[in-house]
Amino acid sequence: MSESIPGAVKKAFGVAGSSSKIEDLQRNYVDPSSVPKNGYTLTTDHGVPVSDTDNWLKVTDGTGTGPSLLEDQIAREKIHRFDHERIPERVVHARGAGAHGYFKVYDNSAAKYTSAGVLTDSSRTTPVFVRFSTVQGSRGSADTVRDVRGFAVKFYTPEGNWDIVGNDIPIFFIQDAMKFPDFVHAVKPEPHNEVPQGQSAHNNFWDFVGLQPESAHMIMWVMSDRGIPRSFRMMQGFGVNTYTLLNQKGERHLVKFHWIPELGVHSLTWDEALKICGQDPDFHRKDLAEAIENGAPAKWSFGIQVIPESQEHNFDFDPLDATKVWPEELVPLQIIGEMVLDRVVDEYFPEVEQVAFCTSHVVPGVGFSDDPLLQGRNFSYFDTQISRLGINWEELPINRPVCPVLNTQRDGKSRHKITPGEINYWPNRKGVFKPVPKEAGGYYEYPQKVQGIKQRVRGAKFQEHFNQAQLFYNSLQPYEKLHLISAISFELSHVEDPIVFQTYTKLLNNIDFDLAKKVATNVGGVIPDKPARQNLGKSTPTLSQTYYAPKEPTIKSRRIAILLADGFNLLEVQALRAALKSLGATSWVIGPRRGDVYPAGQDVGVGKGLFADHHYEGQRSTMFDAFIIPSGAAHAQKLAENGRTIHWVREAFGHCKPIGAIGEGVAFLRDAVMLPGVKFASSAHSSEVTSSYGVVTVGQVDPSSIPKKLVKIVQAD
Ligand code: HDD
Repeated sequence: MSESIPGAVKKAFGVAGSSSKIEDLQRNYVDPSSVPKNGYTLTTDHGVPVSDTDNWLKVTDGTGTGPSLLEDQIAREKIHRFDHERIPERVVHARGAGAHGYFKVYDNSAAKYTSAGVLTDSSRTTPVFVRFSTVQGSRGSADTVRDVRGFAVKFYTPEGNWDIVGNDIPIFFIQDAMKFPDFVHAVKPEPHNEVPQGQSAHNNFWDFVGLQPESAHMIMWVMSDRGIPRSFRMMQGFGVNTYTLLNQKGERHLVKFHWIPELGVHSLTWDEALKICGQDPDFHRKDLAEAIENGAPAKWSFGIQVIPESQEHNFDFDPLDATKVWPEELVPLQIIGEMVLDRVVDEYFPEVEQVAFCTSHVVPGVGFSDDPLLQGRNFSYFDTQISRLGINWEELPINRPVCPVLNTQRDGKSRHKITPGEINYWPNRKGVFKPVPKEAGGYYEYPQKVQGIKQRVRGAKFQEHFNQAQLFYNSLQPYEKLHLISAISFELSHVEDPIVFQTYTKLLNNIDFDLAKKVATNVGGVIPDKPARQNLGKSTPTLSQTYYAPKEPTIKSRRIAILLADGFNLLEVQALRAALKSLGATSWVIGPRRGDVYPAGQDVGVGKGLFADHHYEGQRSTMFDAFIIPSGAAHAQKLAENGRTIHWVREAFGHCKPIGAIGEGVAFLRDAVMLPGVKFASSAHSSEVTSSYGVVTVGQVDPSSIPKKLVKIVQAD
């Protein structure tokens, strides 16, 4: 490949993040740098060279103006293509971002449960494509809204594609798929005015969930910090539904799938989330790409929870009820593999927009259960792909398997494949398209005995809705509880109909008395005088996101800002940046202007300063995980005279961000910013002060030690 090849194409043909799927996709890449053999650089869709792509054919009298002619087939083609650029957006999960990567299992420990090679063969590296999404908002909505996040994984295995179409929350709003259209209508913008966008804070949603107590557990999760993740890379993922695994002996186990992020589970504060919606609506999308491109691939470990079929009825909840977790002290999580996302997409539409998942797409060794939500999903996804992409959607490059697809299914709109031969049926005289016996790896259904009465009903244990909502609430740290109370209060404050917020505040009293009282007081709801149900006091540590902090604290891939004005200490900043880099963080210089900022003792002049990535107004503190103010008398003085920089620090402090400062930087914090509750030693060059708010100020120390101090605090957020 020559150096002149643009980055995107080089990436496509290069080795980084390569896999059998990437090689497969390359068959469809257009390389804009390769001059076609005929020498043409601009053509119509039928390959005819175009001499003018700017001016519609007109009748003029020599002045250049006059009526445009419909006969201009080149202009018409351009407009036709443009008019049809949009396809229907996904009815839910419309806004998303995706990346390529791979999946590996550590050993064959899952072989006792499943015959699936992807879960048992540790010599395999299975290519994957993952799409993360929000649920409620449309394709153009903001990333950091409060919502569930989709976590859909497509494994391209030699036995065909397997999709785990999951979320960042282990349970769901409803138990039976037949309620899905009602749920989605209730949460989506209201029909009369198409309000609100990208949030559930409205009458219809809370009306529905208030009358539908099976949603109570899920409401606890979405209103917790899980609803506003810091990054897609810092979320857990869950298959949510109960699937089954089938082993070589023909034994079946119920299974739940889990993804656990290497970096821990972290959230934004609500105030940050609100601000980022306006400051950078693409925050999560950009975060994923930025980390991968900066050499910090996103990584999750993969775990399974397994219940032998014979023990299905041994629990006080029904393992087929998608509104319940399987507490890990009852059903331990077995970590068996990992997934890494190490390659960004090259073109959004053909990859992220056209990728299409189906819960019904499983590989031999994986099957379904009678989970009534899953059963309905197995119908719905294929159906929606037909309306979104057409019946031949599985031929699209991102969706096609890396193994051969051989069958008698033919024709339909936009068929790409040409299958030679006269046979398109089975059985046939030539023996082609012969079914594969199960002993040879053909997919087969577990011979499940089914008998009963046809009825529209739910299982007895499906009727209990509050125990696990309470378990979740009890398992949160005190500050997580406060966040949850604030979140429900925010949402119910946006509910205008008193019937709705009164109903919901009453419902909360079934979960916890204190929770119900606080929310009801905030929103003018029904303040209970006694609990509707006793709080059983049960908790489990794995439900709090604090449980997932990595063993070794890390600031890998975190965004650290260095706040500067002219007259800063250059050597110090260089040492800081080197130290941050060595810890895998990215550092960003924020100065009075985008361009050179001049260190102390340096004449002003082009190329003589340190280049600032943004000016103070360009990126707010909300865009960073931590920041540092170096020393330098003139620089600290200028920062102290600027309202925006003072606001920067106060805002970051309010969001509990780690703040590092050195020398006069400490004086700026102490004298100009005046952080409440932080006590500084009397000298400007004070020794270290760490407050519970997460501020670390440092006096006369080696600047390269600051990033290590920040690590601990960033970790805890
Ligand atoms: Fe769904 C999309 C996750 C219940 C019907 N769903 C969709 C996506 C995710 C989920 C991550 C986006 C996939 C992508 O990135 O393209 N859905 C879930 C989870 C559920 C769930 C974890 C509960 C366990 N969904 C659910 C039910 C139904 C659907 C019960 C219908 C009966 N979901 C759809 C859909 C979507 C979809 C309408 C819209 C776009 C698409 O499928 O491809 O068919």
